Amino acid sequence: MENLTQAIARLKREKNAVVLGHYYQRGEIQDMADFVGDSLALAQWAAKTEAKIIVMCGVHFMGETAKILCPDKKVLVPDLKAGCSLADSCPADRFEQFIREHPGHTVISYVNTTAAVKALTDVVVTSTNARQIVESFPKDEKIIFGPDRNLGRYINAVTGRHMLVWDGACHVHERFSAEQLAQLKRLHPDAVTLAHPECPEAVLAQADVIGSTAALLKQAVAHPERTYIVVTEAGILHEMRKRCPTTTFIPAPPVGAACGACNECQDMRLNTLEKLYDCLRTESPEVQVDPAIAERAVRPIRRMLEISARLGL
Ligand code: CIZ
Repeated sequence: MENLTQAIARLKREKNAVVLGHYYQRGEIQDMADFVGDSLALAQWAAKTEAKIIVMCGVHFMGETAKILCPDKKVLVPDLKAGCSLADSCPADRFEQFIREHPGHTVISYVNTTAAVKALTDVVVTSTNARQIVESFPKDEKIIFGPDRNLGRYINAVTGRHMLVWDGACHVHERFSAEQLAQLKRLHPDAVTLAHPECPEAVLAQADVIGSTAALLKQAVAHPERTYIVVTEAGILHEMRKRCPTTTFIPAPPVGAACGACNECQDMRLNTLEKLYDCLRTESPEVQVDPAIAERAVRPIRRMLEISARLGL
């Protein structure tokens, strides 16, 4: 009798479907994915796949990005309710008003945005390429950056720019506490602290390495002999432990939780193996993007992919 993972593998084959999984997904979902990566890698993969169906195991904006890049394909997300607090912190009508109040600015938006916000944007970035894309503009370029205030502040600091930054944040990364991290570092004085740039400034100030999930993973793979404190959504630990089975990874806990607790995004966890199976079986729920919005949103996404390819990212 076929078990769940065998049934998923069979449906993928029968339906010519590719399953893309984000590093923040449940481990068992990552294990069923044909490709696991960050938003940049998932968008790059979606843009080139020849599969008929893309199942995006991630949150809604990731499915939208794939649909915008592949309007003729069926794009599914196992649970369409999987949203993103950061994308929600930047409603398109308010962002449009902000842009109108600051004319003459180039608009750079983080990938964690709705299609409607991307449609207002000149170039999209992810945490893997944000610094390089900002630096690809002249030093005196007037830039609006949205929606993550922590990433925007960090990019301003490392590039010496003065971008106007939208006041949004990811509630998962905002839950890391500088005090608890300091305590954890005292318990593990030899550990290297890896932090995501969506973390608050006081947390980033204590990090040894700041980068996207892909960059933090690369650091661990390059130096598996070290011990790491990991300050980002805990799903990344699955791939880190797979790639570095003898390395000690210590997740930083969310504020108020005991040492050893993981900081997890509940939206990312809405996708389960059962829902992945159902979604392949029924070919639903499908991501839809208004074609008029998609037509405008595709340009800044393609621009990101072109600049990233040129930079070898
Ligand atoms: O870019 C992404 O996929 C996100 C949301 C985080 C990261 O650094 O991978």
